[in-house]
Amino acid sequence: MNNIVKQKEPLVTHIYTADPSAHVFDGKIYIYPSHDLDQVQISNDNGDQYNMEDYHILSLDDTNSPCIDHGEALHLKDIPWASKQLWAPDAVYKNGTYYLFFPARDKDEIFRIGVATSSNPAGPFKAEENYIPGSFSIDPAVLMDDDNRSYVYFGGLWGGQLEKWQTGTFKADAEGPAVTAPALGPRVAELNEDMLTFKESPEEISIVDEDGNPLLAGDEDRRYFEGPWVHKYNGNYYLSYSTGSTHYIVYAMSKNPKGPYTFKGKILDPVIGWTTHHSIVQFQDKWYLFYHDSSLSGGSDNKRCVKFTELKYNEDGTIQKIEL
Ligand code: FUB
Repeated sequence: MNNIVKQKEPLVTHIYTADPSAHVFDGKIYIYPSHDLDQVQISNDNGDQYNMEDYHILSLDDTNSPCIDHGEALHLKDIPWASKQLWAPDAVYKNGTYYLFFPARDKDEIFRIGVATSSNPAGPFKAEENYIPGSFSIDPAVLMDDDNRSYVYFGGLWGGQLEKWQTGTFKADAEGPAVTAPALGPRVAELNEDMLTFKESPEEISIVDEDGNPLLAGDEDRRYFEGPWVHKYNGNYYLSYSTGSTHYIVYAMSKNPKGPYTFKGKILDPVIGWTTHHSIVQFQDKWYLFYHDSSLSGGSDNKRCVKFTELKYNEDGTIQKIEL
């Protein structure tokens, strides 16, 4: 891993940022990242080093403009149900309101997903009193489909606690599946019209190989780990995600927003730092991959920086692997 030769420039260098979810609102690119604290932390598999307390929203007028930091948009102290760890967020617009979806640990240290609202894409955002009923784990990503139906994709292994929800209720000591068993998939739930509640219980998404067989838990180069993102291009749904322990961004395709998704390949090789996390967005006539690495801090896992680069498709709709 960590075999990047050329580095793109960080979008901002005055704060550490990670987990960029990019969207075009009002003709500009808005980026909803995590805000990494400038703290020395020992890394562990529970993710305790990611101890974030607030969100700052960034924007670009266009891809050559300076990046604007709009300041603190939401702080942990103003989220009644949350106790710590504001991890990777995402945002969506509907009927005059911007909805910020974000994970945090509740007072029992269980990761849940909350919503906060604003009339401005840059915030400030006001959090709902409680997390979304029936929500769990981390890394919400919202797709607003062409038919105006909205879906939240979420879930992460290890510190993200997805293993603990295999029975539908939280089991603190649950282990992941055996390496020869199907891997755990991300979850998806359609949102109600209010954008604040799930219309249904979350469903597990199946990711299969070219023969239609589920990816196995031991297939760490391809199986789902965390950081889901779903976008649509030429009528196909693309589910992209991090493979976690092998540090790739990979993708799978489907004709249905809930899958099953067929694995296609890699988008991005490992970057500097343990985590890799991305989003994919169209701006004007080009597509972009927003991602992070730990280059700004010289490699500290918990002090990352957000970057972007162009993403291209092949004629058959597959995505060209990015060489940075
Ligand atoms: O930023 C904290 C966590 O690290 C995110 O939720 C994961 O996707 C990983 O990037």
